Amino acid sequence: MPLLNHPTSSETNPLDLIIVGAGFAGLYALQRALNSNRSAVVLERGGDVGGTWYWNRYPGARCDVQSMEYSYSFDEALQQNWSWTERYAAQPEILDYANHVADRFALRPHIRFDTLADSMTFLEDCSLWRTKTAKGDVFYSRFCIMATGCLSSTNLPDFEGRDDFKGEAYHTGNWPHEPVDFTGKRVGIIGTGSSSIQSIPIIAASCAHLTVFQRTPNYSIPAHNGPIDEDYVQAIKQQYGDFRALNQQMFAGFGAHQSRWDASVFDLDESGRTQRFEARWQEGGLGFSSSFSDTGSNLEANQIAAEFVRNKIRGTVTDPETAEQLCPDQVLGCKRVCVDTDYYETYNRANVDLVSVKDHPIERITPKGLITNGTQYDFDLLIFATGFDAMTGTLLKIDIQGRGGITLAEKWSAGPVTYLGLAIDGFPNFFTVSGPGSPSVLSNMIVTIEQHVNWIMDCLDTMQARQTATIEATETASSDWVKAGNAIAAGTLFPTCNSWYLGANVPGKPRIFMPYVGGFPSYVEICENVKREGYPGFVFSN
Ligand code: N01
Repeated sequence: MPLLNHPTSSETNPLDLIIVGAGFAGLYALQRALNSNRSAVVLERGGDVGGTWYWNRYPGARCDVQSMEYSYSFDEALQQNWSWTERYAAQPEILDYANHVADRFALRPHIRFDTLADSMTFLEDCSLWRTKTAKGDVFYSRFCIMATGCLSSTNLPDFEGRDDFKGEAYHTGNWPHEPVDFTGKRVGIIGTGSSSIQSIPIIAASCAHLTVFQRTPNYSIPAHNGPIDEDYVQAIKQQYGDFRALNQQMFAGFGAHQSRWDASVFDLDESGRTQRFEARWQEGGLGFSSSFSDTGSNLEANQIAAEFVRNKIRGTVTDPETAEQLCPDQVLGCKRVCVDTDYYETYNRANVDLVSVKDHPIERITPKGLITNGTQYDFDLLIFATGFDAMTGTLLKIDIQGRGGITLAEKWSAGPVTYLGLAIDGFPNFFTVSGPGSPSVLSNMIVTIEQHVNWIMDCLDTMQARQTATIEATETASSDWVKAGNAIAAGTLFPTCNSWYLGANVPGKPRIFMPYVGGFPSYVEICENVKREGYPGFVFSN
């Protein structure tokens, strides 16, 4: 009998599953578990569901994948009934959606909120996982699913005097739940990644003065966001299954609605290319990066695309010096391209200044603000938009011990090693969702989440049918998977800059390209083959 909403568990009465995280991955894993009569408890450190969308409440937070694609496909009635209001959904609406899913599928009673998973230990004598929470609760389970998210541990650089600031201070990835009032305030913001680029136009419109501290300029493409086109919605809803299937054939699991173009930049002359870039610019969003087939792999092609964006910046920002400072020079796309509404235009406002900290790093945070290049800047409110310890940060914060007491931190001391981004050798019955080695952040996260969870649940069914106690990735399969992933990444332009994909934004983090960059369709094919061929690369035990 399933132990639905079982408050505790024991070695003799274990849960089937402990799921860590109640974001989109955890919610779907729980829904699938309950649907197949498996007992499961979700541990969630936040006060409610939503994961990324629970924590990232900064002004302007919005998804860069379009609403009709950034949603679950597993339930036809859900996708027919839910209505998005904008082309790109804003954080409050996405959070409403997560809450709707939790209620619709009666998931909440199985989720422990405000509960941090502190340690997880594999007990070899009984093949169970023992999970202890920071509150002191203990759970025993046969399996663990780590639905901990890729961008769920904030990166707060160790600036000298970081905690000395006496005004209001916030990190975009851990934004307060109460409204923040910028009226009449002098605001400083450190960082110019997606979070900053989304929030700057909104903050600038309501504060007295905004100073942006930029170390590396980013490429940002206009979203051209607006109310969702109801005819488009109805057309998709009439054949939502086909639309989802088409998207699954796309490299990143989304974008099937966009015009297809498989040609090289060099197939067109300058005016033809510019027209093509312009068309994609007008469509808006992440699709700009794939205006041509070779902008991600050929440096010269990439530079042509990059120069197009730089010319857009120069054509938008009226002060030439500020415009040049905003022009990125790294490979376009090697840091994740941003999607904005009026970002570059905001630098034309009289109350916004840009300060480069590239050559003159922030010297220290002071009680009144910060010092860079010998100048003290005073603020009422300081925002750290300094990103995340991505993909591994949250997993490594938990004391996870596998076979022989080896910790995940030891196992991954030279960088994360997984098989298929789903399993870790030495850690039986322990699955990661959209972790390192998965297409994860290079794909539509919800599409990848559904695929991972479906694969895991099929695996559990197989184990039940075979009456096997454990499944574990082999060391060889894992190291081969990492080598294959690295080889694909080496053939791209991704490793050419210091991105969070490489862990390069966190001092001391091993420099490894973490996501699988072979594309969602080929990843799915590999996973399906592994399943069909009886799970090569895994060992089962009784
Ligand atoms: O973080 P980031 P983010 N001194 O790491 C700067 C997703 N997301 O939160 O580039 C000075 O991109 C750092 O500078 P540099 C999306 O996948 C999605 O903005 O390291 N500056 C950089 O400018 C995104 O990629 C959406 O030189 C310092 C900034 O801080 C990911 O989350 C919206 C510094 C950090 O940028 C992360 O985005 C928002 C220092 N010591 C986020 N340390 C969607 O649209 C760091 N910086 C769905």
